[in-house]
Amino acid sequence: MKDFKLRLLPLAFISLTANAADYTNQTIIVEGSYMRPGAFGIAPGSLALKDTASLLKRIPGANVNRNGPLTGIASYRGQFGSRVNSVVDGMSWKEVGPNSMDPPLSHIPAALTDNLTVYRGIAPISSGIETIGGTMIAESRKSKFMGSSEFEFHGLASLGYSEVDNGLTSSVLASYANDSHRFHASMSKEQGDDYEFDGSESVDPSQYDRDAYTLGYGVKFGAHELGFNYSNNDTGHTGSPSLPMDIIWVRGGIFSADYKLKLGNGRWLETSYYYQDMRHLMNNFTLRPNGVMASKYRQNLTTVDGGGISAVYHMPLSGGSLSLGLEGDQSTHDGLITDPTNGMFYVDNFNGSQRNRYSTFAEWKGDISEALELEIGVRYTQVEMDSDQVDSSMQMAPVLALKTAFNDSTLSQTDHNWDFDAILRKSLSSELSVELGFARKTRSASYQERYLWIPLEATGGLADNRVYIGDVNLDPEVAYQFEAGIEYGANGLYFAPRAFYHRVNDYIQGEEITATAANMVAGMMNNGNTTVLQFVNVDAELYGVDVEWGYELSAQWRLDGAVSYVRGRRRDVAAITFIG
Ligand SMILES: [Cu+2]
Repeated sequence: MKDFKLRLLPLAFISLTANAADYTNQTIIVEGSYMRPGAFGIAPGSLALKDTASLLKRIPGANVNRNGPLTGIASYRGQFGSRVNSVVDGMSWKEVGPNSMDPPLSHIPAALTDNLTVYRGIAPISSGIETIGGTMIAESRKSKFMGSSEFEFHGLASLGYSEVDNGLTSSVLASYANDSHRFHASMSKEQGDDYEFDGSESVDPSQYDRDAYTLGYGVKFGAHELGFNYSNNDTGHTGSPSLPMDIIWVRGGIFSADYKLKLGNGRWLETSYYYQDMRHLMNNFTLRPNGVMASKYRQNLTTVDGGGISAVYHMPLSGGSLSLGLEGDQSTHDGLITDPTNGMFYVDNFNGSQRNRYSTFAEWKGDISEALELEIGVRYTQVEMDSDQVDSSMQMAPVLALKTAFNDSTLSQTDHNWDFDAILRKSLSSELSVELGFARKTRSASYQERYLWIPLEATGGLADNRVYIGDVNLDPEVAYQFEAGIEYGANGLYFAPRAFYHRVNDYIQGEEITATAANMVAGMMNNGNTTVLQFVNVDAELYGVDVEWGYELSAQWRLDGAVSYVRGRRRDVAAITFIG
């Protein structure tokens, strides 16, 4: 039983109170103080949900694409994967799987998720480095400072069982804190078999197995606040039936530290640092029910080393607040494909593929006249990418041709990307407000889109059963985004429709190529099927509407609904093509 309360406050803040009326009885209140209007916050109310990403289904315009039980890829208005900026505990975690087997929002079990925020419409410039497809922010449960010097102990335990897969999920969080020190530790375990429907066969392989733990400490003295966190993930045999391989294991940890300094007169500085080191093995034979031909056994050992820093200064300016930020992150991706039955066989999937981002932004938000708010931001990002030379034991002429062409190309590439946004919000009355927004948002190619040199299905989780190759010379995507929204709320009814139009130049999409060395390689590897798609820049547009509404029937009962519609098409070809 859920009880949602939603009111339109005088300044058009949507305030959403989610009382998860289960035995944990937690109440999470998301308000204008920490969210801008139009953002949608949600807290887990049901323990049957596996991870943070599963909460997305309740958010207008948002959804989750699952390639496996622990592989939930966030999508927003038809955009997904690296186009949607997913922030977990202030960090832009990198995936170790080149097919997004470990997307950022799938890391935290639902019971250990404190809240998930999705910005409806244009994501603020300050919300991340590349926000072309929106921003989603997840916070895990942690210790919080208490009101007095007396230490308090808090605990949370949850246990969930799902019959379809005989699954058991359990988690424990303990915190010990006073007004200047806070400690926490959490552990979770999720395990399940292949899921089954009555009267049908099980979906094979859809088993899962994951253990995770987190340790954290925070301290506050005077104007200073310091926090440390370490989280470790140990995923075992887990299926991803829509991908060519399954997870054998994912292991590794993320360490983060943050520091906040209050400078008085409404000024403060926030800095953060994180480092991650993840390893992953996947293969196409251990969990697959029908096995593969003896010569087709493949395993892929992949790693990511990543880290980032951020410093953001906030100060009052001209009746509003100004944020100035300096941010950057780096990641290096490797993947080595081998054959356990043939020690001679290998293919570099990715060899030292680097993607480094250095970014600076300024954002101002405030009232420019009575009941008229402006949010305006600008960001510059330099994306530096590079790859080491690749190799393979395969000596066939077309493989050698692809290898030589790749190694001789300009692997080191730098993009200079400018983002900008301006959003106006006008309160017409205490019940009705309107919003108009315009933005320019950019995204550079992912390392897969740039450095996939041999036709494989390593595409960031597209799961379309096709093989792709990349292009080192891809230009960044540039989107011009237009947004219009209305929020109405009175007498227990609220209604918030939004419409958007995104005109994307150099949208990166796979396009079929023919009669190349890549087609010959694909034919040899895929039993004569020579179909290959190459990532290319095309021109596209995406448009649609999403509507959020609700009606309070009584103090205990309410109806809520969301309708989302998005359509995408290419502008540079005559035929209408879906690009979602
Ligand atoms: Cu994988």
